[in-house]
Amino acid sequence: MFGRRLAALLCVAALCPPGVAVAAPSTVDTLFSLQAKDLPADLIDAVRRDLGIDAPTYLEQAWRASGRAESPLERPLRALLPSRGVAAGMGVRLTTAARGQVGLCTLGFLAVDEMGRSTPLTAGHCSALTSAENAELERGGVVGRFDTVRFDDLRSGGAGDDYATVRLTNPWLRPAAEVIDQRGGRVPVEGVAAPVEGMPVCKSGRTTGWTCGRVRKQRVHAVSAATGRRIEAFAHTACSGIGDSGAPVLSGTLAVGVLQGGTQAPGGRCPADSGGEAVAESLVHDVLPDFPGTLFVLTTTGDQDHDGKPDIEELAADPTAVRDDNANGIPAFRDAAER
Ligand SMILES: [Ca+2]
Ligand SMILES: [Ca+2]
Repeated sequence: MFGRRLAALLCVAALCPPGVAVAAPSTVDTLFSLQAKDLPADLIDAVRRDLGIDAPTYLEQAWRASGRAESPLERPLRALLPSRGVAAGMGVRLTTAARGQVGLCTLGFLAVDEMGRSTPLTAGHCSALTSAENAELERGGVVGRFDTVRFDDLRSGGAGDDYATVRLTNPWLRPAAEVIDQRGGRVPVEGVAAPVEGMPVCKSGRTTGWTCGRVRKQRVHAVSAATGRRIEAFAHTACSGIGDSGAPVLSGTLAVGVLQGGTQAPGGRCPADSGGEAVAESLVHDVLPDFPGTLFVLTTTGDQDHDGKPDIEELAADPTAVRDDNANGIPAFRDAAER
C-alpha cells in the first residue's frame, strides 16, 4: 500500500513527466496508517520482526483476509478503548483451594453468557491438566472459577477441543473488549473473524508477549506433546511458550482464536525472527458453535439486539450481575425494548 504513495512522492520529487498522475492515498490507506499509530509499540515491533511488513499493511491485510464487507471504522483505535479492566492477554495463576497455585496461563478473549455475565475464555488444558478450579490475575485479584472445560481427544470420540470458559466472580473487575500486553499496550477487539490461510495473526501472551505469524492451515489435527491427545485446531506461525496457553490470537482488531500450544523455543523465548508452529482453537469453528446463542465474544461493535447501542454499553456495571431494568426476563443487551 505504501508502494503507490512512495511512487507518488518520488514523482513529485523528480517533477513528474506530463501525463503521469500523482495518485492521492486512498481513504482506506490513510485510515490504516492513522490506526496503526495507536497500536502498542511492542506489537508494531513484532509485526515488523515476524511478518516483515509495517503496521498499516498488517491492519489492511488482516481486514481483507477477514472478508468483512463493510469499510473499517473511520475512527482512531484509541477512541475504541474503554476504561481499564480485565482484558485478554493478562497472565493468570491457576489455583485450587487445596494446593494453591498449580500453573500459569494467559487469559483469552472476554465473552459474556446469554444473560450478559462476564465469561472470559482460555485454554481447556489450563484447568484439565492441573485440576485448577480458579483463575487469579498475576498482578493480583480473583478472576473467577473454571466453568465449561473442554480438553478431549479426537481418537476417543471427542471433538478435539481445547478451550475453557471462566465464570467471572469478581464484581470489581471491568471487562474490556481489548487485548493488552505486559507493558500496558492495548488493542481494541472490534469483531470476530474465522482463520483463513495466509491471514496475518498476532498473539499477546504472558510469557512471550506479542508475536506474529500467518495462518498456515485452517484445520489441522495436532497431537499434544504433553498428553498425546489429538486436537482439532488451526495452525499458525506465531511463536509461543509455556504459559501463553489461552492467549488471544487476533488479526488486526478481529478476534480469531484461543492459543492451544506450539513449539517451545529454547529457554522459553521466541527467536529474534520468531517463526515456529502453533495451533489455536478457532472461535468461529470450534468454540462459539458449542454455545449457540449462549456465549458472545465481547467486542466494541457487538450489538445483539440491533438497537444501535453496543452490547458492552448495555451490560451491568457489576460483571457478575444481570442487567434487566424493565424486568421482562430478557437482559438489556438482548432486549431491543431496553437501552
Ligand atoms: Ca444493543
Ligand atoms: Ca429486559
